[in-house]
Amino acid sequence: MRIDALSIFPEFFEVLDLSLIGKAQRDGLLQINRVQLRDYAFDRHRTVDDTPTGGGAGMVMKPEPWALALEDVLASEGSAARPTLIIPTPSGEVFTQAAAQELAEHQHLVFAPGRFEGIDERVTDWAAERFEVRRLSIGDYVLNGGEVAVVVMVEAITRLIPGVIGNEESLAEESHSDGLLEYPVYTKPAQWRGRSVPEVLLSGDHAKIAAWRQEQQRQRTRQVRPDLWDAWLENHSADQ
Ligand code: 6GU
Repeated sequence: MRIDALSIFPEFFEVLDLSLIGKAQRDGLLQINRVQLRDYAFDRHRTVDDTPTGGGAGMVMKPEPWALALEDVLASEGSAARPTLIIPTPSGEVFTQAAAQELAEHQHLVFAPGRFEGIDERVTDWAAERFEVRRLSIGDYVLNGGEVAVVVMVEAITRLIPGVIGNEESLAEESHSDGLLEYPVYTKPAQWRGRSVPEVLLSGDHAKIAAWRQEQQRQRTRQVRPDLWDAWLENHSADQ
């Protein structure tokens, strides 16, 4: 997979050189290009923002640097395929595990996070003629810019690429992969500061352990995420 991440603060993306995603890049499974948006602003101050038309607080990102930077990405695109352009924004659709799974199958993702009050809306319309555009939010809260959201999305997406994480079975068992939250986990010692590991986990009875874990997943999901619990019940009503 190829990823281009554009920003006036491309240093935010340096954390993607660490750990498993850094290794995936060194192994050739993944290529992440960081692009400095200011390299596409040509006035003396390399200006990327301007006042909002119609008035209001804050500043808006000018369209031209984005268009020039995105045209450069397209010019370096080998295949004739339309890359996917992800515009992180709190006014987008919510990014979920299902979205991560879908995006993990794409060949080329381009991330265009805005700062300030966002990017001139015409960039989205212009880009839609050249890219498959997705406006995505990572949750119902506001960040100072989309860069941290890019890091979140890139991590969630790229760990699903075969070979990126060593232990692929762990993908199937984790929270959100089956619509329920993860069960609680324990390790040794069996007794620790007066607290014991649940007896069933020491029983060696794999069927019993699986049933206990599934019940823990249900209880935890029902208590902390009633929204996910209702959706899970809906999806599993035919099984019961
Ligand atoms: Cl993608 N960007 C910003 N600025 N804030 C957010 C967000 C994105 N997702 C949630 N909050």
